[in-house]
Amino acid sequence: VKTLSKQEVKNILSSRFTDDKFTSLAQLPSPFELKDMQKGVDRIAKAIKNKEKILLVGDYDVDGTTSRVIIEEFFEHIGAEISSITPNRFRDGYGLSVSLIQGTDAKVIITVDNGITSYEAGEYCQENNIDLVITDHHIASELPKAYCIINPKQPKCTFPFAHICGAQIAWYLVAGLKNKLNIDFNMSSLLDILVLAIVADVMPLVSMNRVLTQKGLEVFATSKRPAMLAIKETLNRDIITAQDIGFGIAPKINAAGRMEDAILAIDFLKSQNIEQARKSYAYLNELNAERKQIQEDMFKIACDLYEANNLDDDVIVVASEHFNAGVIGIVASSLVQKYNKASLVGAIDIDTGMAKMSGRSCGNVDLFALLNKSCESVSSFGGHREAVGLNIGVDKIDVFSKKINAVFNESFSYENIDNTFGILDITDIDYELLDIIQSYEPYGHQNEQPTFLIKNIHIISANKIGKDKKTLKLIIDSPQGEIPAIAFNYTQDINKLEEADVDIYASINKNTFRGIDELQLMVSSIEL
Ligand SMILES: [Mn+2]
Repeated sequence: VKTLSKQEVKNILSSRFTDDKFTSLAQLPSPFELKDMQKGVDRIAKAIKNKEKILLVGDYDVDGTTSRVIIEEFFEHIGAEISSITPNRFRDGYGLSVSLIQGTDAKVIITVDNGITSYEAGEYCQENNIDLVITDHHIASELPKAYCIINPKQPKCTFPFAHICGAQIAWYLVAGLKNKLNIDFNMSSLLDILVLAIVADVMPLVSMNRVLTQKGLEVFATSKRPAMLAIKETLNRDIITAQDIGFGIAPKINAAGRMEDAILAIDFLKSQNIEQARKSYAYLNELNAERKQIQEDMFKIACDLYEANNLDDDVIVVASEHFNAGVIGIVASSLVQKYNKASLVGAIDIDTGMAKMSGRSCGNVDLFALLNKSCESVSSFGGHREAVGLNIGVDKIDVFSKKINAVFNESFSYENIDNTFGILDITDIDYELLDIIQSYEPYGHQNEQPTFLIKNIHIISANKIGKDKKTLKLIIDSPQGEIPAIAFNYTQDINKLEEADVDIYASINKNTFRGIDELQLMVSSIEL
């Protein structure tokens, strides 16, 4: 880690985008560059024309719910019928399944943000003369039977940028249909919905995703959609950031599917008036608060289970019948943060004798590869480098835990990744630097907001603020005057901070209060 000048900060940030091929909406690849897009669009257009029944199957997270809203909005625009199902996480489980569509009179089924592993449903559709149009962005080693598959991650798809989310493929399907049907429809009008998915599904914010996120945030700022108005009202501003989506909005939309049913999120996004949107958003907020409480309780149990039994394990595997299957992924993330180890958390269903597990990786470890080598006792699994999901018999969990740890010991290890962008001199922290940093927004996955090490700074005052007194507010001395700094979830003693000289890790942010922009440091750690 070296000391950077402002110019060097600018150069490094700008170098992140030198390979970007798509830097404006006009440059985006055509929908028909996706393999089978033409085939899918032709079939759906024919169904619309012949008034054949079309059924849409989505998913319960932000990506899946926004995908459905995008497709439905287009169908409403053209006055065509489509019926939709979003599976319930607890009752139906993930993705298109036979039980979800058994007895349907649909002639065409479209999946969004799922379907690429729906082998049995694929068979069922074929046997029942239903044309299955799969649109998905997940990976599968073997493809299901289908009328056509639109997925940039499948073999032989030459779409130039594969890291797009389910809602982006749904958006592209709409673009393809609009083209095929020769209909006037403003694709930008859906970008306020789409941006939620790109950020919530943690897509890399480079290349075409960067363009769509930037435009999406712009559309959001002026959006008159009641749901967006309610969100902006809650935040008390019109300009929202990718961070607002990732940390504030997405968890609320996800809370619907995690706690009750994703239809609540869909109804919110499709609210017809502001009163309904406000009420709906307030309820999602309530569910999210409940989710947080459950998550805290589960985290405590998970820590106890791990510390009591398997503290030496390199890979954490814990399961309990008291765990909510909708929250296990987030608890796994918390374990990774606390112990710096890859973690798998399982919700046991006593009736079936099965556990649903969700895992999160740590550092450089490829969790999917690790699971692939230790999966003998696992009934089914899927996922990618950073996150996995699996089903396992309760009686097999111990064996699995030993196996995955043995495999890890043999051929995996954790490498510490230092994410510090560089060292900054306190004299360089000013509005010019803030301007440089802001010009490379939106920050997120693969365009991480730079965190700097700022050495030997003097703290003038330290206070705990906020409702629960968990936020630390510092005033820092600088040649340019005093700089405020904020640290969230600061649980340590603040007495030592007052008048202390410390090193801090922080990002350079802006705090807008009553229309006035103020430079503010967002502190991630303090070293006394
Ligand atoms: Mn997705």
